[in-house]
Amino acid sequence: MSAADKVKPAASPAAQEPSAIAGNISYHAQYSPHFSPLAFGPEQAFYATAESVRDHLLQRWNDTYLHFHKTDPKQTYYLSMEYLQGRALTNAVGNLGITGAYADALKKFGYELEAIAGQERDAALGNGGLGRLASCFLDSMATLNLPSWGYGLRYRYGLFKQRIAQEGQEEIAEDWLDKFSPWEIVRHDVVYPIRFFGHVEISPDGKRKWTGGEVLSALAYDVPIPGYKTKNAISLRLWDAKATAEDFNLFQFNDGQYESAAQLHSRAQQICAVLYPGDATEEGKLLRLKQQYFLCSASLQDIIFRFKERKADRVSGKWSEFPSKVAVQMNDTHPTLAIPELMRLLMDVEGLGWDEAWDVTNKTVAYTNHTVLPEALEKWSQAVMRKLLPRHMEIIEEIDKRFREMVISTRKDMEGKIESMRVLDNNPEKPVVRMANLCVVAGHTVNGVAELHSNILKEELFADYLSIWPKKFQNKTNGITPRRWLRFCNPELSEIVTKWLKTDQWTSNLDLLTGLRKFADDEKLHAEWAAAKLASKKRLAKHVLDVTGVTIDPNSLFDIQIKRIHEYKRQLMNILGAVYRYKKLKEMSAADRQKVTPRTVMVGGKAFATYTNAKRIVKLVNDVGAVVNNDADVNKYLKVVFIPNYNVSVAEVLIPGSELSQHISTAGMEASGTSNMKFSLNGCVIIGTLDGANVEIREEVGQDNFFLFGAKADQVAGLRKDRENGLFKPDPRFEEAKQFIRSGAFGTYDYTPLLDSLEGNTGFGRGDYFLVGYDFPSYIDAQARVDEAYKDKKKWIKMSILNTAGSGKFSSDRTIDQYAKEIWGISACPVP
Ligand code: GPQ
Repeated sequence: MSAADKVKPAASPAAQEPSAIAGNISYHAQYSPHFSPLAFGPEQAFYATAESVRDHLLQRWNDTYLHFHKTDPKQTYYLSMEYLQGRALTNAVGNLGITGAYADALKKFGYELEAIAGQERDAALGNGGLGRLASCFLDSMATLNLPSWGYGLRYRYGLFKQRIAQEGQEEIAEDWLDKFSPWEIVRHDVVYPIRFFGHVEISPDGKRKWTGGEVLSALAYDVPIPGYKTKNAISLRLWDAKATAEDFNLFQFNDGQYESAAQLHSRAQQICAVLYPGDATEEGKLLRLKQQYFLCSASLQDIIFRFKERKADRVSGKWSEFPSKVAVQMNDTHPTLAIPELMRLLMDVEGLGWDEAWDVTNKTVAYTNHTVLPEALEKWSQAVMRKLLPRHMEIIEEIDKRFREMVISTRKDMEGKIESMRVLDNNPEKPVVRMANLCVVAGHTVNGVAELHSNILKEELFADYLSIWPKKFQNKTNGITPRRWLRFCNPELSEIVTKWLKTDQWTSNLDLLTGLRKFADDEKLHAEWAAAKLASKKRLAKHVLDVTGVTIDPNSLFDIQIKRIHEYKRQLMNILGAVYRYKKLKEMSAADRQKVTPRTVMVGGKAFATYTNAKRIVKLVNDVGAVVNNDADVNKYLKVVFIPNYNVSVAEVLIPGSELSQHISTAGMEASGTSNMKFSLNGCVIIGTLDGANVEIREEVGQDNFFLFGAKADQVAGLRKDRENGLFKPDPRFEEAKQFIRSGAFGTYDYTPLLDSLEGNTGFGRGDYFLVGYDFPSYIDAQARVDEAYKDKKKWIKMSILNTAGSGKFSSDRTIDQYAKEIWGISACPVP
């Protein structure tokens, strides 16, 4: 059936009434045709609906751009190699306040909005927490009317899709652009040249110029980001790489040399082909560095263009004004090249001297650190950097030299520390540039992402710099957007919250949730709360059945751990706990089993393709599930399910249906965690260590409403030493669980290397670096306390309510407000 058969098409952009909206959807189905005219199934309906919603977004985007242009406020640019946007339709209509109208309009075609929204593919231009944080931040920036934009890369293939096969995880290329994205707008007039390789020429007057090499073009795609209940819409500007017609060698092509004729075109395609290309090879490393430079150079050229565009007299100079109009935030070290690139543009293109350019750069850029894991602190080979970016390498060498001179001349006492603080590590075997050090030396502010993490930065990782620049270091505890992560993903609970608070203002003022505390014992609220939870659990159970074929019982305790698979996050401890539980259930009498709290343990997450132990953990969860779930003696009391292909839209189903969630990293290793905040907000109780933002969540929700266990961050180093020195005596339960797996209870796959990683420094043992052995007994004890607490329904629901009530602090609106005031110096600029 064609769209026109049902509703007369009408080109009424930004229509508000259901019938006009239906006309506009029909219009898009026919006049922005991406499909043949007679088809109007759910997929076609999604694209036409999205394009109709895009009309609203574009109008706001244009108004906002014009308003910022006229007002000329200081603007923040968030540079990030990752954004995990997920789906956009529900969020867009929700933020614009037109959900009901679109739902009614779609009914005219016989469709439910929810089903149509389910057609959308996740935009997964990120790996995990860091990318999703960037997306939450954009939502808050727009909502708070802040003049701010995000910059990123338009990866052709985002984060891989995960399929679980007999051998474990398989990676499949992701397909968000296989058809097209209805949310992006190509800007054919926003194009910048990006050079790679080449050399530096010095003119007679000493001026330096980078020239030669190969030059590609960066082309802008804008994804409009609407704020909640505001006219403002900001931009996520994604860069794609292009070569031009001039780069196409027609002569070679006609000569049959097809590949060399289009060489530059294929190099351009490689740049934005995939998120995080494997970097085990030299080619992979070079490509990753190219991506980083591509983002930084295109974004800075665009920022400078806009700085000039907003006032005519800036075309020639006024650079001291730049930091009062521009703030650049580097999301971890991935966009560090923004520093030498801004220096280069200011000196070589705009003609500033070093000191002036340095002053402008320093006052403009700031750096957020998201990890203290040594292997994640980026270091680039000086040789690779010199080859790809010769001028930037010169600038980095000069920054390094000046930093050393500054320390030597002003801080005699620090001389012994200089080598480790320097930007360059000139170790003759492997000379590298230390990107984090460059960020600290060049940026005006460095922040961590939770109190504990920021303290570790000050006391350990960046301690030496602290005495030079005591005011440079700050904390900005992460946050999540309450729109996506409660209002839109959990409508049942949202309605209850609104009803009991007598306002829906909590959606943009999350602190109002504390108002629920006074009803924490109210039986009527308890009944409503439990019903909402059950509805979400049923939805979750349906998802599990659909994607795994496993039936789970909505009356069992839903226990979830979803995040990237990493040894420090200790999914292995979780599964060892489930194995131990299974073994005890097997040993029990049938009568005793009936007293056990039934549990469904769910684990989801992707393992990096070359991370062997992480992949073994995925396989183990699946193998344990296959045995436990088919064991008729116990499967009423325990199920273990691996949720495949964890992503943003799966999280939106899982989190509302969760009752217990696991945030069990080795203390000091998880910088913050942000899913912990999402769970707690949705009335889920956390079992966790004193790590990252867990510490602050526990403070906010109350220690009685959080299941704490495990070593504290300041014990970890000593415990590792003890383990090395053979002083650790493992708990028998830990030995029993490992032994059970070693015995082959879960199939024939060889888990020896994985389990050996938990042993001391003998033989194959890797010394249990993540202290699973040390924390295991207290983990099992905490799980026993969970079982007891869950038996008392009243007590559990109260804990659940108090978790939601205590989540106000973790709104990304609060986080972004702090960045705006304490780092960026920007203020709201609402479209009138
Ligand atoms: N994080 Cl450095 C990532 O997701 N990717 C990264 O490359 C780095 C950090 C996470 C970090 O592990 C979490 O603890 C944080 O909550 C998250 O960043 C956002 O800050």
